[in-house]
Amino acid sequence: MTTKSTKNATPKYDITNVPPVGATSYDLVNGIQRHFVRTLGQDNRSHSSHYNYQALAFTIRDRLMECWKDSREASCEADGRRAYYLSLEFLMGRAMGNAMLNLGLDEQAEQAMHDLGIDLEEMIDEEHDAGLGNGGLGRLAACFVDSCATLQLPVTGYGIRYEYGMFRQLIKDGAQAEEPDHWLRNGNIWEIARPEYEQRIHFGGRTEQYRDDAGVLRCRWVDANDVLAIPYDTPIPGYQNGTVNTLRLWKSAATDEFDLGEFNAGSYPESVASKNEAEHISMVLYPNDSSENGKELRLRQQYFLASASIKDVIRRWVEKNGNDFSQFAAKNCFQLNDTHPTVSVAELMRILMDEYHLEWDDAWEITSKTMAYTNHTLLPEALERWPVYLFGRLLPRVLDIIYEINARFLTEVAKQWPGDVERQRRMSIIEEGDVQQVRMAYLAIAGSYSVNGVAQLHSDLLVEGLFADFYAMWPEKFNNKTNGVTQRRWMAMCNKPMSALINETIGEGWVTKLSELGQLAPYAEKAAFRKKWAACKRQNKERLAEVVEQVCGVRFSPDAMFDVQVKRIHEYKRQLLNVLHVIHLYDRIKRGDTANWTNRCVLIGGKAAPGYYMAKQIIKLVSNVAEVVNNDPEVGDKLKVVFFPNYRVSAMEIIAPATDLSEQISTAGKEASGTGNMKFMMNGAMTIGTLDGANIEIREEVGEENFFLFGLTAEEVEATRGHYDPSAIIAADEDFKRVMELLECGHFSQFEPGLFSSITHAIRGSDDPWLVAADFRTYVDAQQRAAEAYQDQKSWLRMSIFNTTYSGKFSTDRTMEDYNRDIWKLEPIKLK
Ligand code: 26Q
Repeated sequence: MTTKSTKNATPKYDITNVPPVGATSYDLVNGIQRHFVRTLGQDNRSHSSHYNYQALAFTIRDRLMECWKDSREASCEADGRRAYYLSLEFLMGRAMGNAMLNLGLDEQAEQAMHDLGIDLEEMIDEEHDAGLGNGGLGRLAACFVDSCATLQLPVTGYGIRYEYGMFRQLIKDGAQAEEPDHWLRNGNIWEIARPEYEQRIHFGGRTEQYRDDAGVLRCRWVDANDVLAIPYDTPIPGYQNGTVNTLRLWKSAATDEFDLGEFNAGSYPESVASKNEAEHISMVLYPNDSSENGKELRLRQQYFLASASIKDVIRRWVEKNGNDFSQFAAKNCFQLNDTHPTVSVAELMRILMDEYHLEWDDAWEITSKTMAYTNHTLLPEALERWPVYLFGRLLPRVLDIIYEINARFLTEVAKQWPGDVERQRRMSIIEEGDVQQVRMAYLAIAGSYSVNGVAQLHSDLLVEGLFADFYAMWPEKFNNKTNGVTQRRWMAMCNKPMSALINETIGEGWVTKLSELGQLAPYAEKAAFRKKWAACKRQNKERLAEVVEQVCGVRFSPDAMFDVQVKRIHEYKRQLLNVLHVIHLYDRIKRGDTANWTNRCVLIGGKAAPGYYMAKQIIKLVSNVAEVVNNDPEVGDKLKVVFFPNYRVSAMEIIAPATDLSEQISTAGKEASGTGNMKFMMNGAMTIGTLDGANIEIREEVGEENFFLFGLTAEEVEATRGHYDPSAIIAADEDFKRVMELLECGHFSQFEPGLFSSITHAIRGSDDPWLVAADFRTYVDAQQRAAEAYQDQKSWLRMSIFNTTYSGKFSTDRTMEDYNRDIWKLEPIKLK
């Protein structure tokens, strides 16, 4: 460590007298010019978008820094209870537009850039997305920290500073190819390294017992290979409230004494090269959004995050409280974003016992009152499990502790259900079998005082199914926290036309109190308001159409209905069902069945895990269908289809405001919540969806007359298993039969017959877990209702307005208030 902490030193200069930075457009112009010349070392010949962006970003950052310092001081002074959001993913997207909005600098920045003759939109586009997440779970973490800052809750996000984020998706000949996302290449203005807070993380080695000075028998972890964790802090501004919270991301680095053995043997280059292993830990985000079992590097990442973050919290604790941990649980809470950081449970136990010499019972009392776990999946195959041998090799001391947690836990089970050996086997944190496995979800439940699902249906199904045994044991731990999204990014920032219209109609309160959108209800009945609403939607559709033309070479007419499905590609999300409908529309056009036709532009986007064969096949199918449909002159404007490449946060910022129809069509009981559904709703899209995840709550809020419902319920899905006969369903449905014939005769794979046979076989399989065929008919009918509804623009606009009007529940401000009321119990920290 090179930078020594100076917390007790007398300040050499007084930072309270640093002159404040102004907030006028004139101040911004000055800042930009100063950074351009002095920070970036540029001159008049070197004006490029890149440097202009950087100069503006530094100027905005200056304005964050002061509030950040004040927030840290206020939080330190308050010395109240705090929460830490532990997540392997934070899908932040771009920072600049959000910072400008939350600092209240939007108009001044626009004026400043105008004065400088620079296009602000172009500058904003220069910023690379921080894509440190796969999808829903990672973006949820980003929305959570935004809302916590706005609510002034003392919550710190802890994650990993991946050198490479989510891969960039290229579409070559209709198929996905992956390219590494070196998002830090041009530097990252939004992070500040804090090497003074580095931590040492142990891997490998072995455990041994020893007697301490008092003669007490203790355990320690010896001969470990240490890795350094270096924190990089990103400011998280609240909405115009002076609060700036912190997202702390860890980068791994080798220690200086790394592989001294080899070094002493004289092989200096080899020794330095072997630093790689340490530096690899934070190199790349795993691009799977359902668990990938058994990858050692992934387990290293998980422990690296858990250990560094807990040590960081304990460092601050000990600085203030010494070795007295009696109030630790009263003052600290870790929220585990799925099981990914769950090794934290054992790591906190280890630190309390091995490093601070607490007894087991005291350490357990603290740990199990400090941890809280959020589950994000209903798919049993996605529950995380790790081979015991891997754990033992990488984290021997941690495995010992997990065994002990399990032994004591199973004793409790045996007490409550004497003689029920089968129950003990089912509930054991260690799964027996050829290869013993650690069941991370069970460890998380045993070690937490709160366990929550992310939508009401999901939480209900968890306690009825996957976690039923644990619910029987600890019903009081289980609760629901329905997800949300931040309306700052997902309306105020990305949909300026609609935001301006709402502001002039009901004021700006909705930006921090989304339920105020309810005041829009009477305006849905006013023709003048509807006309303005339509103009906003149109402007947004024109913007998306330009982007689609640019990246896909296909012209979307803003007069058509924009029908959108963007999310990770997964069989359970049923992009396939969407494609079947598209083929059906194409077939209707070819048959001339086009009376009262509604023109449609279908956009499908999303990344497939690189090793997920079926997901990649689905992308290829969408591309091939698009190719045929878009180039058939008989089809013309009636139907356009694109696969939108490299779907990401900044793409959604353009897509959501332009969408008319939001596709939320997962097999009921499989999508834990969904959050894209909420972004679309807020931006005035109608949903076509199943009774799954948060769709149910969306429909409850907006009313069934404003939602296109179809498909089996979760209960019906379960009841269908065992007697499902898709081929019979297809044979009995003329439309479906024709769609399958087009697929099976190679109409969309002219040069590669049989290309899509895995897909057609999956649809026809009686073991298709996603029941695509079962929902085809009701889906097509719901689509027809949507198409007809779109023709009555007056009524469609009313429904669109109602979707925004009744989206108040789906703000993460509400979600965070729920977490805080039931789980965290933090006092907001008011500033000034
Ligand atoms: C685990 C182990 C090894 C490698 C990867 C993983 C892994 C990574 C990411 C497993 C799962 C994920 C992501 C899951 C996810 O995004 N789930 C979604 O979470 C959203 C927020 O709660 C919900 O809205 C979605 O329904 C849910 O699918």
